[in-house]
Amino acid sequence: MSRTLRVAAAQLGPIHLADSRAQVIKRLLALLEEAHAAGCRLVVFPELALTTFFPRWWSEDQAEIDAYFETEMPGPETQPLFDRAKELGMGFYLGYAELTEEAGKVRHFNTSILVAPDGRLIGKYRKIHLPGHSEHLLDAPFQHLEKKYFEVGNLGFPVWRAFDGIVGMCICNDRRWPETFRVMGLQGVELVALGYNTPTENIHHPEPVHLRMFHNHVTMQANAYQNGTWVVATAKCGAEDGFPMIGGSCIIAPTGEIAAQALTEDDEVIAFNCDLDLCDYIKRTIFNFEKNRRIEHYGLITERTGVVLPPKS
Ligand code: ING
Repeated sequence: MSRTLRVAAAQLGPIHLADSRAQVIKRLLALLEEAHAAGCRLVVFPELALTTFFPRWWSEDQAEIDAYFETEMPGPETQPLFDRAKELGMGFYLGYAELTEEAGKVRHFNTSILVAPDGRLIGKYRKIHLPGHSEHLLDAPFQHLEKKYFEVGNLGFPVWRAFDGIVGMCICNDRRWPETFRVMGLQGVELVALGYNTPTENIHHPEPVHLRMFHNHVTMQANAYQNGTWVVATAKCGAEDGFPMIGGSCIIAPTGEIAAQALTEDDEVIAFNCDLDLCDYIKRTIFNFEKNRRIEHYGLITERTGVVLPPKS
């Protein structure tokens, strides 16, 4: 009997500055109901799913910045999502801005949690690859201040036995780095849940718009195949206060094929029956790590951070 897990990517359309958390929770609850009606047991919501993508805005007022963060999860405003999911017997991945205190220090992370169908917190992940910049780019059409507003995650890339399989998490820019998936692949991951907020325009270098979606999918398809894992990737998308972000939420098989993809840039549920046993032949043959990896030749990957060019002859 194969281990089939019916999973939903619950894509969110724009969340504007003026939208309240209560309004967003209402949308998340509607997506949860739709995923339940579609027979799903796990729902993947986007990165920073409770607010607008606030790293696009420059601020030096810490109170203003902290207002985008959650100091408890669940808190009074998010509790209804946890309660309804438990009633429906559904687990979920939720991305949010986490404000916490560790060793007497206030910490700010771009975080995701994995919640079990019985409401138990299975695990937490804090975004490690923070893109963008920390300075105010005065000439840019918008900012991308994740390096200013968040700290680098301190929980590594763990996986958990959950939903009858091995599940891991990452967040947005993490999906562009093969190391993210390989570390989880070396722990046997069978399904990686991730959310993303990806601006349509590249403020760092002019490039054709179609490349945004191409890079979004190619990187996840490759990493799914190279680690024999399902990838469920959910966008928050559409134009937030006029700033467009790409959709393209998708469910990718361990073969690297896109099994389901969102059609809109609005609230939308896509679902697929993920056969977790499909991971097996990829992990056992072409990407049998034990048999085929040669770590004695990979030293630079962890010894060296940036590029060192060969000497000029
Ligand atoms: N967003 C973008 C992402 O990695 C980005 C930032 C876009 C970086 C395109 C490089 C190229 O999808 C977040 N939130 O990481």
